[in-house]
This record gives sequence, C-alpha cells and structure tokens, in this order.
Amino acid sequence: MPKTLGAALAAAILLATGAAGGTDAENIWGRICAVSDSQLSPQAAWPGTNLPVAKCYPQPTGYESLPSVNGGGNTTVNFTIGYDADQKRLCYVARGLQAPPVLRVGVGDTLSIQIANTLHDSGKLHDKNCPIDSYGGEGFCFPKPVFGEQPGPDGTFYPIMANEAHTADGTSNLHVHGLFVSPLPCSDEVLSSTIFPANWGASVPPLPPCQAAPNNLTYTYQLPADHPAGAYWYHTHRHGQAEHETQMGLAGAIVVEDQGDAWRREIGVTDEVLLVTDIPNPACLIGPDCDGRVAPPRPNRRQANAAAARAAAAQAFLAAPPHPPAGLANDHTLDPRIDQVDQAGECAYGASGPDGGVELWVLLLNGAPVPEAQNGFPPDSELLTKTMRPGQRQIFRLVNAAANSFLAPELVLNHNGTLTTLPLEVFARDGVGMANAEGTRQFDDLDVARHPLIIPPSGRVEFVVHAPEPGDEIYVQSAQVAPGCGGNAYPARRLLLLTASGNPVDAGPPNDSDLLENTPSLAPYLSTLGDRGHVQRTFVLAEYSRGFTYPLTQWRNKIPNQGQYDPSQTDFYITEVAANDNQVDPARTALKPFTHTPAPQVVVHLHGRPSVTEEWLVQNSTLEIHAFHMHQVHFRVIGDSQHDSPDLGNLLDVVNVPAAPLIGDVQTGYPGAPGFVKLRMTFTTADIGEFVFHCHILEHEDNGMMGKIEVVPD
Ligand SMILES: [Cu+2]
Repeated sequence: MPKTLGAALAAAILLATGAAGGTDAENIWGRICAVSDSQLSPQAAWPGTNLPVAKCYPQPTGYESLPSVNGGGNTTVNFTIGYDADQKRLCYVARGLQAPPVLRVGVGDTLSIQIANTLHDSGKLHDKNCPIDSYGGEGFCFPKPVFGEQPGPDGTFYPIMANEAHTADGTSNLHVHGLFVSPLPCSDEVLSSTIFPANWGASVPPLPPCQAAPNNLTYTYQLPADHPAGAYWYHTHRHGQAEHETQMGLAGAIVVEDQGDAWRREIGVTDEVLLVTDIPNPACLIGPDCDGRVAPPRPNRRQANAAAARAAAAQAFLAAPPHPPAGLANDHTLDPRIDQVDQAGECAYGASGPDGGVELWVLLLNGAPVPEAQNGFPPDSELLTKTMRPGQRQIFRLVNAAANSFLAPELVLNHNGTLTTLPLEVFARDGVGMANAEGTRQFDDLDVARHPLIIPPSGRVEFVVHAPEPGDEIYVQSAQVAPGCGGNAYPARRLLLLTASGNPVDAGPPNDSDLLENTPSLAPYLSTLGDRGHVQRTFVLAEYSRGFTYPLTQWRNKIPNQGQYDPSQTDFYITEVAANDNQVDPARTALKPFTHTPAPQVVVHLHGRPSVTEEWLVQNSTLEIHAFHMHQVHFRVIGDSQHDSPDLGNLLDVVNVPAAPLIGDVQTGYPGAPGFVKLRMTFTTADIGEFVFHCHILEHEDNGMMGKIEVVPD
C-alpha cells in the first residue's frame, strides 16, 4: 500500500475501530517478510478492510497497573489487533489505552467484545504470516501446505508438524477463559469462528450474524446470574498459532464483579491485576543453541532432598512395579499404543532430574520484562516495584496468562535482611471464591512455604496483600516449579517488589473479615453441580518422538536405536481410552492429534435432563507435567497421584496433571506409574454445543494435545 494512502487512512481507522495507537506508514504490512506492497494480492480486501496494520502501544519497562474498562455492569469494548513497529509483538489496541485492559463485567450482565483484525498475511496464496510463524525461532516461514496430518507406517499414527506454529496465517479468534457462557458461535466458540486477516485472499465460509466482515467479529457473552465473581481472562485461540499469538501479546484479564467488589471499593480496598505472560528466553532461542544449556541455579528448597527422594522412589518401584491406578469403575489396562516406557531417555535438553531442562521461557508482568540473574535473584534495584500506602490492603488477582510457564506464587517478607514466607490468604482460584460446603465465602490461608501452590498456565489465584511496614519489603515471587525431567525449567523468579510510603491508611481488622462483608454466597452456583458421576471416562496424555510407531512402543526392556525415531520432534496427544458409556471404539481411541474434524471425540448426552455429571480420570504417561483445561465448565478435583495436593476439592478450570516419575537415571530409567487426576464435572443445557478440552501448555495444544467434546440435549 502506498505510504500516502496509508497515512490518509489512519484517521478513518481510528474512527472505525477505536485504535488508540493509530497507524502510521512505518506499520504498513509491506515490510513483513520482505513482501513489497506490489506483491500483495490484488484480489485481497473487502471494501474498507484492506487497512494498514494498527500500531501497538509502547512496551513498558517498569511495573504499571493495567487500565480497566468499566467497573462492573454491562461492558462493551472495541479491539483492533495490530503489530508493534518491529513486528515482535501483537496487541489488542483499545481506544486511549496503553495496555490490554482489564475488562470488568457484572454478574448476570453482558460482555461484548468487537475485534477488528488489521494484520495482513503474505504470499500470493495468502497462506502465511512470517512474524507469527517464525516468532522466537530462526526465521523460517512455512506456507500452510507444510501442515498436514499423515498416517504413519502402521496406519494408526498421525504425525503432524511438531514444534512449529504450523498454521500461522494471521487469523485470530477469542476465548474467554473460565467464563460460564455458551460455546455457540458469537459466544465462546473457538473451533470455527475465525477473524481473518485484513487482506485475506482465499475463500471465506458463510459468516455468522455477528461478523460484519471477514476481519471483524463481535462476541457477546451473557453471564448467568449465579456466575462466580473473580478473575478470568481472554486470549486468542486459533489452533496451531495459539502459542505464538498469545506470547506475542494477544491476552488480557477479565474480572467478574458482584456486590462484594462494590463494597470493598466503598471501604477503600481496591484490587490489582497481575497479568503474567511469557516469551522465548532471548538467551536460549529455540534451535541448536539450546542444546546442553541448563537453567542457572536458583534458590530451591527441594534440592537437598531430591537425590534421597529419587533413591527411595527407585526402591519402591523395584518392590512394587507400577500399575494403573484403581478407583474408578472403568479401571483399565492402558491402550498398548500408549506405552509409558516410550519416554525413557527422553528427558528435556540438559535435564538430569525432575527440575527439567533449559529455561526456554522468561516472564513479563503487565507487559514489562521480569529481570533475571545468572545466579540467584537480581538485586532489588533491578526488580519491578510497586509502592503501597502503610496499612493498605489490596486483593491481588494473579492471572497466569503465560503460554507455557507454571508459577508457584508466594509473598516473602524481607525484614532487616531476614526472609519469611508469609501464609497466602487466598480469596479465589480460577475465578471461584473460596467457600465452605454451604457456599459461605471465606479465606483459605495456605502454607505455601511447605506446600507450594502451583498455578498452571491459564490458572488464576487471588489473595490479600498487606503493605509491608515502612522499611520492610515484600517480594511477590514464584518459587521454582519442578515439571519432571521431560519439561522445561521454571526457576524461582521475583516478579514484583512491594514497599510502603506516604500517609498510612486503616489496616482493617486482623482477620480481614470485613473484606467479605456483602459478598454473596456461592450456594446458588454450587446447587447446580451434581454430586455423582453418571458417566466415567479415562484419558491419557501422551507424547511420542516423531517416527515412533506401534511396534516401537512395545520395548519394555530395551531402548530403541537412536536412528529409529527423531528425538528433536515430539508429537502430543490426549486420547480417551475407556468409558462406561460404551462409546469408546478403536477409531476414536486411535492416536491422532487434534484436528478440526467434524466428529467430536466425546459426546455428552443430557437425555432431556437439565444437567449430567461425569467423572474423568486423566492420566499422564509422560515425564513432564501437563495442564488439563476444560472450556465452559469448572471441575472439582476429587483425587490425584500426589495426595498432599492443595488442589483437592477446589473448583478449577485448569489443573496440573503430575508427570510420571522417572525411576533410576535419565538414560536407562523407567517411568513409574502414570501421574493422574480424577475430576468431577457437570454439564448443563447452557453448555449445549461443541467445545474443547486441552493441555494449556499452548505449545502442546498447538501440536495436537486437544480434544473436541459435544454436549447434546437428547
Ligand atoms: Cu501438555
């Protein structure tokens, strides 16, 4: 597009889309992938949609509170998806705001989000978007035809393009993570809804009524009256490019508010949203340079006992060989194609134990880089900082919007150099308030120094923060997370340094009981949850090196030759292997990565009832932790393979599925029994439609670890 035309259109775009940052000639697509304006397809563009790329706000260097849209009630916002100047970031640009805003909507109210996509794809076939495709990598850019599932030599194994954003073409869509809303189109539908690039030249399917143009879609979410109030979030969810587009910036927070929020504002207690995202570690970009690098040593409470624990586990393994866990009625033998032994010898780069391999990802907090040091923590002078008033209390809403990173949040008090980990006064998890069995709200005081609270990618935890005494400091930090030897390293990091200064404010009663006054009971919501599972299903999370086929997975007593598989490529699966509804057949249990095929893997029949409750056993046969997420519904964790887990009983929309422990050394060891969680969940008529469940390590989801579920009324 000629620069003069781009400049002339800028004002019009501002009016049409609410783009606060506007546009300028520097952001015209022409520079991307060295495609000149004249090479853009002439048939591209519908009237008024072939627009210059909207411009991102500048990246903050220090800690900044996120702006909010509205304060509860019905909320409407217009977003424009655009690039920053060097095309390393994507942004939801909203009028007059310098960051992706916190969208605040009231219980029972309506949230409406209009998104206009100003990205342009490239190539004569309009089949790729190089900045997204090659984000964090070595600059390769693949056209779409590279992607395609293919049956393996035995006809049952379906390798796809692993470790790549394999359909990166600049399309987008939106998922409102955790909200209790319909999965139908124009609401929270992520399978067919597509917001096309502005210059899309290929065919377009019939558009839903909420889509004014192929690159302009308005989502409307009706929240039920009994919706729990708390922290949720929004992010892009196009299968195949969700990881890269999320890491590049297409994520923001949602806060659902009830009378309790209004009350707390009235008594001067506000909230603070901490939006954590991750990006590729610039010190270790994906590629050959990563080999052999290990995470820098960081303070780690568990280290001292790790060797002893492994030795004890090896003894236990020899004394009692592993077997699938008992408990559910459909206890089963694993599908032979899902052989847990396949992972032996496939720990992550540089891994020598459960702490994982290289640190592939580093963190941002509200968009600002979280500083790290080679050894230990950076000095206080380098940390992101926030100042509170003496006596001030706030509710911190920590949203783990990282594509791939796990967090273990803790508050550490520094008093004259003495460090003390404070109890975490938890207000809500995954948007659902802490409550007793009757639904009465309460705080849960968690001793996270002894039992870390591991928040998986996409999880949220909300907690009360009291300002430190003047002269003291509080670190908001994440303890190290051990993902298993097949995972990437998540070292301890200091996210934010809190200090106090200025005029003191009322510190409130010692037990913070005033904060929950006027906060509604959860009883109406809890009453909609059934208590017993009618249908029981078993799923297995699996990974295979590219080239593994069925015969190769039967090697219980020897490791296959290196030449028989490609350890640099990994394929990811989530497969239903058993159910008591007589609907698991070999075709459905075949190891296939997720595709947008018409047939859902799981069908939930309501049989005319308002709701049905199911119990799912989700097993992990790999050597790394996974993050199991259900769209549309929350589940209650009713058991897992680490019985001291603080997850037990909470209502969550994402849960850690523990890794199978490696018994013995990395090269010749055996995984022990698979890790697992048992979940109970209730589907209602509000969930009728098709939606997905998947691993929320988005790298895994993009590469196949996702399944489709349909809820039908009959
Ligand atoms: Cu995973």
